[in-house]
Amino acid sequence: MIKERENEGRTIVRRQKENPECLTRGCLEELQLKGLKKVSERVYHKVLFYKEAFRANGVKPEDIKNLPDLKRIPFTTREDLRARYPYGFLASPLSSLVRLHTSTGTTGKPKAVLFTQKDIDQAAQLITRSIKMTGAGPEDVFQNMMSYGLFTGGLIFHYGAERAGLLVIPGGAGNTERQIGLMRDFSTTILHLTPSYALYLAEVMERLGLNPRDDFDLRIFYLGAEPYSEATNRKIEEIFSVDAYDSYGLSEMNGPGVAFQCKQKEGMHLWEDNFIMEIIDPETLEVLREGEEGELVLSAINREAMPLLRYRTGDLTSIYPEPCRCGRIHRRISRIKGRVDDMFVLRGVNIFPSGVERVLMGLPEVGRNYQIILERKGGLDEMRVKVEVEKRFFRGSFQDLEKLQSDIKAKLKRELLVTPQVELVEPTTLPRTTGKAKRFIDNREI
Ligand code: DLL
Repeated sequence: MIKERENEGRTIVRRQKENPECLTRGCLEELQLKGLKKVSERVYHKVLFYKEAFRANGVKPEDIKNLPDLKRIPFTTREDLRARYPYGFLASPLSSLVRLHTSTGTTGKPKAVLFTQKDIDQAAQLITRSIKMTGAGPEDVFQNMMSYGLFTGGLIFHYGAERAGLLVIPGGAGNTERQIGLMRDFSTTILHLTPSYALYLAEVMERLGLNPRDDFDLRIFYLGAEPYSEATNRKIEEIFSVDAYDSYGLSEMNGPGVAFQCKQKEGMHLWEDNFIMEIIDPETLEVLREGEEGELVLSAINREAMPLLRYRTGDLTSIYPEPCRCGRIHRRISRIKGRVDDMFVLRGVNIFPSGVERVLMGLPEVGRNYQIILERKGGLDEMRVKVEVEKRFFRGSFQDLEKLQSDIKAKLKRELLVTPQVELVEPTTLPRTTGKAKRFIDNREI
């Protein structure tokens, strides 16, 4: 019996090495449990935060006997990370560290994320796997237009793309005209960038007299690092005539390569051999069922330097209950709806900026950018939506412009249940970004 189990264990490990994506569900869960036990043991002994948190919940690592026992471990939050900046969550000796990344964020202390060589290799391997899943390979020329430096979108993705055998052009974010030149000279076939930068890139190409569809060899886009709607995805695919894949990740879990779309493009496969996922109700903290929308919580079972358990990502999504047609057993999450703290309340109605985007980007007359501004007028909160619309509306009759304005207002009201002020503006007049967009401005406190 023992021998049988040992053999089975060896088979699991061998199969994981051979093809980590396509194990059976049972194997995958066994792997997860093994990883969870190991990592619980490590953090309990090496990270004071976890020792205290486990003790406060009356749990010891040896109490984790099956996957549902994960629920006995307390959550880790962004505030916990920030409060123990910079080294408070370290589970490996300083001498074993090879890299620091930080999360993007404009306020307060950043969240520092540390990597050992094994962590870097693991992160790169997940990117390689994701890239291969989209059908890309050594014939491709890959231009990485994410910022290099502390942001993970540059370096982490870069390493994975090299491992997949792609020719990598480390363009970084910005210097757009020069990058367009590189794309033409080296026949770039794949771009990695934020959706808002993709829309800006098209504008620059057009300003230079180039057609994004016909004057380039682009065939695949990897889009991520910020929430965007299906409508924006479609718009980008159409402007460039490419296949665009949604890529999700966060610095605290390596950066990109946590979840990625396959060719079916229905949700993103979350790499469950590295991360255990749960969806919780952000208010009650109760674990929700597959299909129910809530906050994504991740436990990293393969990270060495800083493995976080039950980390509240703040991102809203749901798990697809049915298996993917592609045959992969890693379950899928739906497009990220936004962050829990992005939601605002306007006259008693809960609103996500993604709802506004979904409406706007689904309208053919609407251009490539918009802004949501919240203001307080005479004690009442108001939402103003500034929308770039096609140039022809500013050249035609005033009635056309007025009609478009009231159409947009009505559609937004139907989706959001509140009536916003709508201001139509000419193309390219709102601020552009080469990284994560800031389209939501809350002026209510001022
Ligand atoms: O944005 C890592 C990344 C780089 C992901 C490149 C994808 C591509 P952070 O700066 O720590 O890391 O920001 C993480 O960005 O919690 C989400 O709120 C948001 N986010 C990331 N990917 C997506 C996506 C990187 N595909 C935060 N859709 C996350 C929606 C996303 N939001």
